[in-house]
Amino acid sequence: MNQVRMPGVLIALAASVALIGCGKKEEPKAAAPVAAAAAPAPAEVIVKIGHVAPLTGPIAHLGKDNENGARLAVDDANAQKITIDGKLVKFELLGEDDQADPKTGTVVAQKLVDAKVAGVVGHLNSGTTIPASAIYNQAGLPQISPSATNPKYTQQGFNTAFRVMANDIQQGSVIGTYAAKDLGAKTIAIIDDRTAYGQGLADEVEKAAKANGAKVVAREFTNDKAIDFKAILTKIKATKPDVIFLGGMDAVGGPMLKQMKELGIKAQFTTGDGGCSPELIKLAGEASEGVICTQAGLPADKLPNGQKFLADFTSKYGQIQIYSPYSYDAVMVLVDAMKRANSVDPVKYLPEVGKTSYDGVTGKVEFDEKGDIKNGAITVFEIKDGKLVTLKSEGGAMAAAAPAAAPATEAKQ
Ligand code: ABU
Repeated sequence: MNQVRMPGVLIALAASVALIGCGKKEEPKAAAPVAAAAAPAPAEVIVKIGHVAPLTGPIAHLGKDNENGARLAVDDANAQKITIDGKLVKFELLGEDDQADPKTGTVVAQKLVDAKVAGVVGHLNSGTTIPASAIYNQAGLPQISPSATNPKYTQQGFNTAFRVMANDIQQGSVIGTYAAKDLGAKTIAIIDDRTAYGQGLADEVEKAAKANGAKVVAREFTNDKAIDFKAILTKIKATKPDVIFLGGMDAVGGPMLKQMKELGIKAQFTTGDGGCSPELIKLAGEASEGVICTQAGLPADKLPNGQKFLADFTSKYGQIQIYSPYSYDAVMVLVDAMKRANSVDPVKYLPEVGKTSYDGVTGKVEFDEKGDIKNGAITVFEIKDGKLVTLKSEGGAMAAAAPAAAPATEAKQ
């Protein structure tokens, strides 16, 4: 579908604001007498990159994972001593907590606009990313979500909205088809958490399961803060489904799995990327064995640049949850666009974001006309012996393999 991606109404006004996203320029330090003959150091410019995710509440562990991925990218970009328009750029990450709440999401989005960030990586949730995207669009600020998978985010015609992973049309199709064909489910019960992500993905799974011959025998819902699911699970048990699908996050999936076990429900549990995490295994313990879940991307350990990212991230921050490789790439895509535009001004570098062709730690990043990643991949996992084990991947474009002897910073660019 060809869709016109409209700039925000303020973008034209913002054209005159040359320093948006830039901090105070520092004058070159006066040279010491002994170094008088040396070339002066380039002036330094500070470029703020906003990051938003829930840093408190039930999925704070995912928000921190996202923020740490972005922080590692900022550190790596700064280590490269990047010069743009003759100035040495120092990137700074401005992290905000949206509590996974749509209203708070818009408040912190405006805070980042007022702080004159040059671009935003976030938000984590579709339910916050979508309303916040209107604010970034009005300000003409590039926004890249590393994890929001609801298709509506990039269907609004905003030329500022991008995502670096496959969306839930693709993910729902893979899960629904997998349930009906690979698992041979004749009947499926579907639960969602009434968030933009959970409900949207559940709808796509329902479509695909039905299209492949499975019957939906129950459709129940909860909310993203709930911890007691016995009432809906008891209703579902009576329908004797072959498969249960949850459209929700790991904080809901963990206790739900435990309660399924307590109620003696034997149905195969499936869920999407929001529940496909080490945290789910930690929360559910043994009840997570055999869970089938998907992630919207290729497994990082199978990607040419993924191994180094995994090593760097785990040595600095510990275990990866789900999306930190994507927030790392999202920052690097903004930096790469600034380099190609030779400008840190969003008005000037925004068009370059759309033209991205970047070999990231999550694979090749290129965007279609809506801002969705081209060749998005979905990977199906099974939890075996307390670990996420890859079953299969569909779609996706690999990044070019990094040269074996390349210095660390070059390998990522
Ligand atoms: N993609 C699942 C988690 C984030 C979201 O889309 O709400």
